[in-house]
Amino acid sequence: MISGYVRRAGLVDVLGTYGRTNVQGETQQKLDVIANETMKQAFMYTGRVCVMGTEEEAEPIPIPEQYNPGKYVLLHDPLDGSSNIDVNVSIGTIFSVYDRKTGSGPGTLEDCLQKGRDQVAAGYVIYGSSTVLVYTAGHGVHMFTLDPTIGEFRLCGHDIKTPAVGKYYSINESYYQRWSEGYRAVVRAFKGVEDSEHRKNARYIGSLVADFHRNLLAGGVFMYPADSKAPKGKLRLLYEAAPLAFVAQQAGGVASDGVTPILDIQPTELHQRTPLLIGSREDVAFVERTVAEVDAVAAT
Ligand code: P6P
Repeated sequence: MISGYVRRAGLVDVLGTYGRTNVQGETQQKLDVIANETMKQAFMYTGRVCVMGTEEEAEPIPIPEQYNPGKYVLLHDPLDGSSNIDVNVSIGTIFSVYDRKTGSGPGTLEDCLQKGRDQVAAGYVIYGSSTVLVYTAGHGVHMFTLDPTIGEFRLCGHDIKTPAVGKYYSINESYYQRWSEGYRAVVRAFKGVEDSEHRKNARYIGSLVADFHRNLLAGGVFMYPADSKAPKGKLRLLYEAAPLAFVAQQAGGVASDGVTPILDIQPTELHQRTPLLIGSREDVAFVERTVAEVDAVAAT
């Protein structure tokens, strides 16, 4: 349904802004709002979900008694990267699923604030050159492509594993002046400034799902560190970092905030931000090691 709107964005009146800002203070694109409403309608009446948390709304959305609240918690970013919609850059929906913690009835914020390691499923849909669903339920990562001729998702990747060392590094280099010395050293190494041992190709789309998906398949490391302007990073823990961290882990990759595994972070707020370092396990380890070493020296 969301793919249908995205693919017609230039033809129906869904481009441009909705004239409001969301809880993040970000200008809502019309497609953001449509995607959020689509996700809510799709899961409100299934009897499978007791509460939803969405990037687009400040508070959790409990499923009312009359709709038979179910045993799962659904957290989602209905359309991530939406600033790219009007310029036809790939965007995506990210989702994260937990078992409820409360007993019965409409779910609560407590049900939403669970560690990523307790997810029972997670994944994303990327609206790119094709519409691709990638998910894990804790038994490997599997990929499906929407076949528009039959309206079905068809398996195109079973038990995907991400390379231990990747081809790409992804970071917004316009923030160079805000980074710690450690991240500056990492990027210089990836550029091959001193030597070519860690040299990689730079790829940064500015759409998390697209950057993550490319690195998942080809290997690579995505970095959105904390910096002088974003001391907690920009990306959201519950419906961006944690679901992608679960997918990365199941594909043999890893994700941290630079120090702590993303999956071990105990959330305290629905929309809390986190620095994010995610992708090929040896690349992530190199970044963590280099940043720790260089920033320790810089601190003395
Ligand atoms: P920056 C898109 O707005 C988004 O939330 C992610 O999809 C993307 O990775 C990031 O922000 C890009 O942020 O600061 O590099 O423009």
